[in-house]
Parts: sequence; structure tokens; C-alpha cells
Amino acid sequence: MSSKIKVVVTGAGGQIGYSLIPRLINGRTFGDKTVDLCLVEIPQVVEKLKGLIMELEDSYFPNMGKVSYTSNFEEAAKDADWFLLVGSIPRGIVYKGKKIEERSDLLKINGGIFVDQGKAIGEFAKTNAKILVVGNPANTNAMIGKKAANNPLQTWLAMTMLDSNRAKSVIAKKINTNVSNIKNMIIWGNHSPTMYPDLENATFNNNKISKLVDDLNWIENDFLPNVQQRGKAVIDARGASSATSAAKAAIDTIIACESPTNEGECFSAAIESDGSYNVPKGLICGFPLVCLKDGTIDIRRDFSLSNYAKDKFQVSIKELLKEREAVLDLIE
Ligand code: NAX
Repeated sequence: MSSKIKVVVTGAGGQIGYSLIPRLINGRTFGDKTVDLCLVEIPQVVEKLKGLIMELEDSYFPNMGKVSYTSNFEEAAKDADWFLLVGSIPRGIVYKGKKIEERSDLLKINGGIFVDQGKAIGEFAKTNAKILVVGNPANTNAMIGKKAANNPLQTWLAMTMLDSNRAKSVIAKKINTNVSNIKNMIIWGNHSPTMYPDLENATFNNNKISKLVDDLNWIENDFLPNVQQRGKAVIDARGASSATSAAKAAIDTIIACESPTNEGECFSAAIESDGSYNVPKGLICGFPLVCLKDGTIDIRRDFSLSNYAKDKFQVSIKELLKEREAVLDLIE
């Protein structure tokens, strides 16, 4: 085995955590590296992680390194290379007697967590640490965390890979092919129902999908709502939010960030805007991303957007600006 990596997972006792954590040490996600895991939970839940650790030990993972658990995030953050910030209150559960359905409620409850976690990551993690925020509202949580970390060499991302994978699945069914043949499925904007899944720039065997599916009625009334509302559809169907697909998407994001992107391709995640595509600077926004040869994650800036796409993207940018407005006290 070539080297070691330390990965911190918050919300480790939750649904996504249960599906995600074993895949971090399966010898594929981080190649042949030995993976030290630090699992983080709130004090009321943290002791239950002993059971998960027993299961990991019983699962025969040759790449598993040291596994620890804690409710002290600062302790967890020390010298970590990767953070999967999953821990937060999901939509749909009852919190302090109230059912949490609105993003505005999620913003207030979860935003505070990311100030403290951001500070600890900025101070104690590796300088080149990568941080993937999964807990919702993921984009704004990542913006709050990045601001608090104040460490420009660390890479903060919010997850939109699940939306990209969902969109690939819908297109693959429509054109009757395997999901692996669909590339460059960009999710622009926020991980929320305002996101814009970009069918115009997606490709199938190097051909634009838009040439195969030239059906604006289907795009507008089927494809977009299907992808944008899929999270809610899963909650309605199973009584709980997406877990195994979310875990797989987090793994796909890590893999995309761990090795250089193939020429002509890109992957989906939200990253801090530098003004590319006229997105206001500082927002954490869904873009087409590439992993460069030195491991840097960068925005791919050579896609063009039709007026139709720009209008859709604007709706999501406006929502991100509104979310930023709502948490100004946490980022000043
Ligand atoms: P669960 O409620 O099953 O698990 C969340 C866990 O986080 C709980 O065990 C809780 O004790 C823990 N937690 C809460 N605050 C914490 C803190 N400050 N430090 C450490 N742990 C903490 O939810 P789950 O289904 O696993 O979903 C987790 C989050 O992912 C939710 O916010 C959910 O909305 C979000 N999602 C994001 C997706 C994305 O694509 N970005 C898709 C799936 C999912 O909806």
C-alpha cells in the first residue's frame, strides 16, 4: 500500500453514513491507500458508533486503517485530508416539535454547525484538505464553512453529484442506453429544486444529447421536474431521504477529485464562484468542474449556455443570493 489518508465523516450514525462509510475503505475510492477514519456524531448518538465500528472490523477491509469516533470536531479535524460533512438535520423530520419542511428552517438550524466546523477545519486540518458538504442546505452550509475556515488552499465543495447521477438515469432511460454512456451532465446552481440540470451540454458518445432529444416539451415538463423533485419523490416513497444513492454520489465525487479528469470531460459539484459564468463571487454554486494534474479542482469555463439555460440558471442563482442574505450574520 502506497500511503495513508485521514478521512473525517460527520453524521456517521445516520442513514447516509451507514451506506457511505464502508465504501471509503473498500480499496477503490482511495485506491490502495490505507484509510484512517474518524467518525463524528453528536454526544447523544456518538456511543452507538461502536456498533458500526464492530461491523467494519467484521467486514474484512484490508485498506482500513485506524478507526476512531468522537463528538469533539476539533479533535477529529487534526491533520485530516478529507471531510465528508453529512451531519445535519434532514428535511422532513420533527425537530423541537415542528416538522422541518422549509429550506429557510434548515438554513437557520444547520448554518450554525458549519461555523464551528469551518473554524476547526481551517485551523487543524491539512492545508490542502478537501471538504465535501452533503448536509443540507449544502451550498450555503459550504459557503458558511469556507468563510469560517479562512484557509484559501483548502477546497470546499457542496454535493450535486446525486442530481447529476439522477439526470443521467433519466436521459439513459429516454434514449435507451447505459448510464455510463452519458457524460458532462452539469448541474448549475443550487442543490435544491431550482437547480438547472443541463441537457444541452451533456453528451452521449461525444454527441450532444440535445441533438438526440430535441423535445422542449419533454425537457420542460418531464426531464427538469423529474430531476429537480427527485429528492422529494424519494422521501414521499420511502418516508426518509435518499441515503444509498447519496452515499454513492459522495463516493463518485471523491473519485472525481482524486485523479485528473479525462480530456473533454467534467464532473458536477458546487464550488466557490470566482465570477465565472457571471455568477456572483463567493457563492458556492454548481459548476462543471475538472481535477487538474496537480490535484487542484477548477471550474471548466468553455461551455456555452442558451438563453433558455441562462434564464433557468438565474432562478437558482437568485435563490443562492437569498440564502446568503438569510445567513449574513454567520459569514460576516
Ligand atoms: P440522518 O438524520 O439519518 O443522519 C444525520 C446524522 O447527523 C444524525 O445521526 C445526527 O445525529 C448527525 N448530526 C447532526 N448534527 C451533527 C453534528 N453537528 N455533528 C455530527 N453529526 C451530526 O440523515 P441522512 O439521511 O444521513 O442525511 C444527512 C444530510 O444529508 C441531511 O441534511 C440531508 O438533507 C442531506 N442530503 C443531501 C443530499 C445531497 O445531494 N447534497 C442528498 C441526500 C440528503 O438529503
